[in-house]
Amino acid sequence: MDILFYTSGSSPERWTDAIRAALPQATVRVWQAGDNAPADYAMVWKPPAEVLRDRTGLKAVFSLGAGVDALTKVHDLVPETVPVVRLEDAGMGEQMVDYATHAVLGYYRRFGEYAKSAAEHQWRPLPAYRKSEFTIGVLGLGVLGSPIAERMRSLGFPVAGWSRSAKQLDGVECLHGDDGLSALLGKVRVLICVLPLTPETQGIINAATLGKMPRGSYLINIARGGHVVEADLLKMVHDGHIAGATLDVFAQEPLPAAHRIWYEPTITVTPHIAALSLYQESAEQMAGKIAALERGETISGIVDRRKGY
Ligand code: NDP
Ligand code: OXD
Repeated sequence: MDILFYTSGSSPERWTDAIRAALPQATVRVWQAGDNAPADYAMVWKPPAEVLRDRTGLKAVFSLGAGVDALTKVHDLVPETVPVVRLEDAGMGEQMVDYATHAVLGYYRRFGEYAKSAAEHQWRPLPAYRKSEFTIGVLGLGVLGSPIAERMRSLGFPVAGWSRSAKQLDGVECLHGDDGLSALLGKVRVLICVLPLTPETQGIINAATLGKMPRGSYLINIARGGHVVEADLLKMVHDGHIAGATLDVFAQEPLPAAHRIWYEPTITVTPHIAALSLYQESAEQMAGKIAALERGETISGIVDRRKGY
C-alpha cells in the first residue's frame, strides 16, 4: 500500500514515523516536487494543488486536522468518488475542553481584572458572579463542541448550544436556525465558537451578532479566524460592549506583529494551539479507517462536499 504524505507544517518525520508505526505494511513517501506516481491514500495538510491533481489510484484523502476549510480546493482536484476524511477528536477534544475551561473560569472568577489590579499594585476585590447568571453559549455542537458544552454544564453553568441540525444533549439547551442563534446570543455571558469555516459561517461573529450579546460579555474563538469580523470585534471591545476575548485563530496567521489585536489589553492571543493534532493518535485513527475501507466498510468523518465540513 502506497501512502503519499504532505504537510505545510514543520517536522514531517514526526508524522511519517507515527504513520509507519501504525501502518507497518505501507510504503510512506513525503511528496517532493515532480512526484506524480500513483498512491493508494494521501495524508495531507494544506497541500499545493500538484500534490493531488491527476493523482491516480487514490482511494481516499485524509486531512491531518479536524477543520477542512483549507482542503476545499481538494474537492476540485479529486473525484467525488474519492472520500476526503477529516480527523475526529483523535486527542483534540480534551485539549479544546481544557482550553475553553481555562478561559471561561478566568472570566467567571475575574482573573484578567485581578491581573490588571496586580500590575497596578491595587488590592481591589470585585463582586463575585453567580453561575446561574453566567450562561455559556457554544456555537457548533459537533465532535469538539459537544464535549465543551458538556464540561461547561458539569461545572454548573447554564449552557446553550447551536448547530445546523436539531440536537439533544443532556442539560444543554440545544438551538438551531437563525432564531436559535439570536436566542442564544441574547443570553450568553461567554460565547465559544467551535464551528467549521464554511460559506455559511464565514464572518458569523460580526457587529450584528456581537451586538445581540449582553453588554459585558466575552468571546472565545477556537475555530477559525474567518468566523470573526476582526474590525467589528475591536470596535465592540473598545466601546466596552464586549468585555474581553480569547482568540486562538485569526484571519491572517501568524498574526502580524503590528496587528491592532496584540495591543488590546482585554484580548488574550494564543497561536492556534487550542488543539494540536497528536501524531500517534491521528496516525492510529487514519490507520483504523484505512483498514475499514480496505475491508469494504463505511467509515465516519467523510467530509460532506455540499455542506463543506
Ligand atoms: P464537526 O463537524 O464535528 O462539528 C461542527 C458543528 O458545527 C456541528 O454541530 C454542525 O452542526 C455545526 N455547524 C456547521 N455549520 C453550521 C451552520 N451553518 N450553522 C450552525 N451550526 C453549524 O467539527 P469539529 O467539532 O470536529 O471541529 C469544529 C472546528 O474546530 C473545525 O472545523 C476547526 O475549524 C476547528 N478546530 C480548531 C482547532 C484549533 O486548534 N483552534 C483544532 C481543531 C479544530 P450539525 O451537528 O448539525 O452538523
Ligand atoms: C484543525 C486545527 O483543524 O488544528 O485540526 O486547526
